[in-house]
Amino acid sequence: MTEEGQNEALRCIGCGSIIQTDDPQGLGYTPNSALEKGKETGELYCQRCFRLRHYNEIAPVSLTDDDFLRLLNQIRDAKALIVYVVDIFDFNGSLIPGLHRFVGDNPILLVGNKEDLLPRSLRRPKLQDWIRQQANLAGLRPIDTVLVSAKKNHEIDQLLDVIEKYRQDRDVYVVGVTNVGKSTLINQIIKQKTGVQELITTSRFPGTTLDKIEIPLDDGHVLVDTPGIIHQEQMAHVLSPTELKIVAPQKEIKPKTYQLNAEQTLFLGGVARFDYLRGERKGMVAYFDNNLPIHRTKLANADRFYQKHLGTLLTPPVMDERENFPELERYEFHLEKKSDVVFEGLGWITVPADTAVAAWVPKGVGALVRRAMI
Ligand SMILES: Nc1nc2c(ncn2[C@@H]2O[C@H](COP(=O)(O)OP(=O)(O)OP(=O)(O)O)[C@@H](O)[C@H]2O)c(=O)[nH]1
Ligand SMILES: [Mg+2]
Repeated sequence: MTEEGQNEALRCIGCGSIIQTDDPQGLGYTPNSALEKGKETGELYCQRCFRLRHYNEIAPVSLTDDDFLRLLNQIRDAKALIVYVVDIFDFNGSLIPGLHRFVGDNPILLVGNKEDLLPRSLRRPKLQDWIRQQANLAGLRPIDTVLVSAKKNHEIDQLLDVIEKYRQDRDVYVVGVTNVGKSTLINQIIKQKTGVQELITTSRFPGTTLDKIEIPLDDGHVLVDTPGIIHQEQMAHVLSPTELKIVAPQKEIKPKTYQLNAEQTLFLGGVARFDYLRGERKGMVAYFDNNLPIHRTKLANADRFYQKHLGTLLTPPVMDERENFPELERYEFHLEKKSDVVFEGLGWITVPADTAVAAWVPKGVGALVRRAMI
């Protein structure tokens, strides 16, 4: 367990936090009755995990930066294989600045998760190449790249083989930005090895896992789940849990093609906006959650349209949250090649060459262009 004399401390098996019975607002709070019962059954969950698991309710506790830094330093000093999980639907939002700094000399295995969200028609080897290329652009030199779906149990066997190949007498640390599916992946591994289902708490909210969770491997080493790194540009941080439910895709994305003329606008719910500024009439392909309402207007009317319909026709945000929703900021791009215009955490629009467009996203969320994935 941890080095700081916490060997005896009881931990929640759902989120890793140290169990305490005094402070109902604090991390790891567990009522005495639940503590006794948990000790008996050997399945001890804190109150926050209990609520998440049974009612899908999130309690807003979070790690302090100090706790988090301590954990990162442990990873740097460990002799470990780093399994770095990214959400391939939100690749840019999954990048951890300075990853190399805190993993030290440990090798990195890159895992592209949520493969099930991308269209079946996209050939997987091509997708794998794309991920490798994007990783290199971000300065990453992974020893290998594997595409999986933790949720659908796609290619988990293959991943386990690859982990065994590179692990060589080491612990395995699963790291990544919050919400990319680290705990879901580990649950899938536990299920395969022991048959136990859903051991670790997972949720669609960021910040689910709160401390490291160690799962013993056959040879005395451990597989470690870690809390996600908060990437402030993630869309998840400007949306409420209800709104997040509307924009976070759960199923295979069905791309939608729009034939656009210059000076037309697409609203992506009320959370983002795409203006086609200059270029010929062309097809643009939108990759967003199938339930996100998309509306087309004339560019000239777009501002008025937004004011009038935000929270009603254009949701999320929902009407109640409309007042608190950050303003949209505009980024202009001139594209010489076919590219993806990315609205971080929401999706992207594939735009043909020789066009000028603007992407609008809530203040604080990233918008960027990248080589087209598809
Ligand atoms: N479609 C899809 N969703 C997934 C997959 N893996 C995880 N998810 C979903 O992603 C959300 C986050 O999953 P978690 O496993 O809690 O993510 P995490 O990385 O452990 O998050 P933190 O503990 O906050 O760092 C949940 O809603 C999962 O159901 C996947 O392969 N495909
Ligand atoms: Mg987790």
